[in-house]
Amino acid sequence: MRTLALVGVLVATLAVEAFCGFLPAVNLGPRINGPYNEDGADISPDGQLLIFSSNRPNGDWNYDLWGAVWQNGEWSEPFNLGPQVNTGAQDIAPVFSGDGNTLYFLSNRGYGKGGFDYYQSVWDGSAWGPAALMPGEINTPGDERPGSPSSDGSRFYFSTIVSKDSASPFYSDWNGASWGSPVPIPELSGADYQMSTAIAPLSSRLVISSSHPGGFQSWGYDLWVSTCVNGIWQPLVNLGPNINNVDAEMAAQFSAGGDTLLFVSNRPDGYGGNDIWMAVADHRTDAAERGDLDCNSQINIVDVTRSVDRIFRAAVPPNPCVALPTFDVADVNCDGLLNIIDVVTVIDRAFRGGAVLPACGP
Ligand SMILES: [Ca+2]
Ligand SMILES: [Ca+2]
Ligand SMILES: [Ca+2]
Ligand SMILES: [Ca+2]
Repeated sequence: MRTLALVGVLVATLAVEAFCGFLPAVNLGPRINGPYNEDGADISPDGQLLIFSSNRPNGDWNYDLWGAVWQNGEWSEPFNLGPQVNTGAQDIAPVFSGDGNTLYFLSNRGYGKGGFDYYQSVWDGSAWGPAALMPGEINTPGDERPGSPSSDGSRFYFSTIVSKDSASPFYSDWNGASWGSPVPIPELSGADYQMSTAIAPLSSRLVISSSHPGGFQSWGYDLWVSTCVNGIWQPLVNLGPNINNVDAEMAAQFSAGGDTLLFVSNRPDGYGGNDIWMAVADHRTDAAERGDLDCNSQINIVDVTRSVDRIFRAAVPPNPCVALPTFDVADVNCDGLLNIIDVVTVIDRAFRGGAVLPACGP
């Protein structure tokens, strides 16, 4: 028994430390962000559509969902998603289903279970259909807060305000016809405000916006990660200075490939109020989880070759006649360098179906 317990501790420690976090966050730029609040965003699995919430003019001044299309290497001018989706109430926290055909979002429009509830709109091939309450018992009389579905659509993780002193993560399971009653996650519940909960695709990690003690300010929000090991969610680990600072970091969402984190922050070097920021995952995580290196290692060509090999084997049929595609590589992590990390990021996105995001500079 003693030996088994020790092994469990070692595995848990390794799993947490093998998550190498994210490269420094960058602002999504003045076409998306402006002097009003941008308060949550997600990118469609094909990388072609960004949907975000904002209280900018030309909406109803009370938060609507807006879209922007990826074209010619940049996001288009944002457009309002219109009355099928938006109302005069607050419409916020958009997130795509794994197949991209359903848009989930929060609204306090008033005909749900109470406070903010989850609604959904289905893409009919040419437009988003009329929004309806998510079926089943997922919504509560309290305020639901931002969340996200698992890649296969079987489980939806989200936060709910449970008292004036706390908000906690819950999940709801899809039974084939409706969503089940919210189930608490005891390991992550408590006195903190866990104000948003997002599941990382292709992994067992939650990124949570929390007032957890030990962050970059004594009372506000940072983004934290918890990894599930043997069915137990491990203690929150702060995502560090590449993501967090003394301002509020909130409402994280992952791209479908899991390599890009979108989040909201009111830090002063944006365009005013809350802005949307993005950060690319540090790809040393893949090698660290295999035990090939740790998160402090310098990434080198051997590790990259192993990662590329693994990605190709996972994605390409075992047929030597299949021609492998070529990729245009740019400074996708916006660190001012064009190097092997950019190469791995681009290849990873292409094979995992993740979003193609703007490069920096010309
Ligand atoms: Ca609205
Ligand atoms: Ca509610
Ligand atoms: Ca913070
Ligand atoms: Ca703003």
